[in-house]
Amino acid sequence: RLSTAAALEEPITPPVKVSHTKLLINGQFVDSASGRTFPTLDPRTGEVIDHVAEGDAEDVHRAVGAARKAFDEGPWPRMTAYERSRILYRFADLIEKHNDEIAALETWDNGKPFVQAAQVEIPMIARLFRYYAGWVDKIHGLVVPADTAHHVQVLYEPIGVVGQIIPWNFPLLMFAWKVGPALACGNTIVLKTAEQTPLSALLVSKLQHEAGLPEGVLNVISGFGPTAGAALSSHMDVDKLAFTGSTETGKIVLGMAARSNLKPVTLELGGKSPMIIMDDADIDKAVDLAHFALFFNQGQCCCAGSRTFVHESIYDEFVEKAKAKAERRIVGDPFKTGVEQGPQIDEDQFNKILRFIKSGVDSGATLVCGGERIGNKGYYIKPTVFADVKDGMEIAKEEIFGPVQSILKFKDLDEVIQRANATPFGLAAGVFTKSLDVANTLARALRVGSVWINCFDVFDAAIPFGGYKMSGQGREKGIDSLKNYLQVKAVVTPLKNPAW
Ligand code: TXE
Repeated sequence: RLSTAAALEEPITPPVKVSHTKLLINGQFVDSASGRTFPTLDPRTGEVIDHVAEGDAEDVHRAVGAARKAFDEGPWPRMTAYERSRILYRFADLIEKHNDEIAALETWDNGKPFVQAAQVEIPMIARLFRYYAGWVDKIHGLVVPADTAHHVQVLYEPIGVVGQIIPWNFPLLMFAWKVGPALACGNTIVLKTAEQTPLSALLVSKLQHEAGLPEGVLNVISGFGPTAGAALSSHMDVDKLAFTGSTETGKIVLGMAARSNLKPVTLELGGKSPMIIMDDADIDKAVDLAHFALFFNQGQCCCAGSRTFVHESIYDEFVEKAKAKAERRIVGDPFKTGVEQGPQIDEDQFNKILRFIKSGVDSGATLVCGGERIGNKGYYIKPTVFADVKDGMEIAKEEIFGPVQSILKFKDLDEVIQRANATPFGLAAGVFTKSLDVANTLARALRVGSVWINCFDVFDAAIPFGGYKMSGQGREKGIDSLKNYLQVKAVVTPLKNPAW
């Protein structure tokens, strides 16, 4: 067992150098038009890793111009599907080749355990590009029967210039979920990374040219939301917008899209996902799964199982074991082997989480363990468990986005269905039971985009992901994501001889 205090004493030197800090526009790394930069910080210490070019409206405009040209005049949408597919396969191979370098940069900028980045996330990204590479030559149209003497074809075309805005919790996974399907459909892209985590997307995007993507197809802008993000959302020459982030910002970008050129928008937003533990559950396994559902990635998951509903007959034992599990969680330098939890992303999120913890205590929930920061440097928070949480408490209603588990008690199935659904969110749910009937009932009754039965956070490239209600619009991954990035065209021709 690692000593947490020792792990935090001296940050490990990351096994990678920062090689790219400029904006990527039209195949070139360039300074921002204003010449401004902003610091990106190491969440382990709060110290500056490097200074990154700060994109703003003018840079977005240049990038959109490059993407427009690449779409209207460039080879990308005109290539054969087979050629485009091969480029995406090569992109995946290159990501795989640079796996550990990319993962180290991701850990440095984000704070997630290196082993998670290197062994789970970066391989998932390569897999996702391969999944979409496989789709490229299978996106084909239809011939549909007409009531009149007409030959009717339905063509699926790329939508054009796509604007994409991503968050910091899974910087490269979100990059891949957005970029993979958009490229597979033949679009060109301007992607804005989150201001907290600009580095890994620049490194990966560098590989695009080696893979064979033509210039201007994938442009990457580092910068802030209200400036670069707003410029992209309201740009008149962006044909489609895809956003992942908070529900609050999702509403803003949807409004900007509506007020500019009515570009269609897909949104992947916040959540308050229930994790339901029935009375027939193997308690030890349920404790482990509920712990993973909440604490994975420092609790910074849009689909985190942040309302742990436990049947009253096993509640006390569950809470005791959940406490023991949380206390065993190894928090420390994310580059250190064996560390399960690194620091939170930044000071804002860190303070937000500590405010929620205080609110939980003030509202009468029982603080079972944790509840405070670790050390006096960086953004480490002790794994925290609350019991006796009631539906009306802020910690049961709002997205905390941190390592704070809230355990609620329920009596029967109808009650837990009603309470699980009583939220404006609808992203995901976990169900833990041995009963097929209970699992089937819950799977159908829960108004959420993903139901994980006796598992959680299963994210294969082919599985669609997205939210009901205020958790979003549209789906990412799988075949459904392609629909976000295609236009549908009906082509109708009279038939001279309808008999044939
Ligand atoms: O999110 P924002 P923040 C939730 C989580 C977190 C909270 C705030 O609860 O505590 O959101 O995090 C860009 N126009 N999630 O402030 O603001 C911004 O630059 C255009 C859940 O980081 O939504 C970044 O690229 N863009 C979530 C992206 O939006 C704007 C993941 C996300 O930032 C903009 C992250 C604007 N006016 C946070 N303002 C999830 N669903 O996984 C900001 N942005």
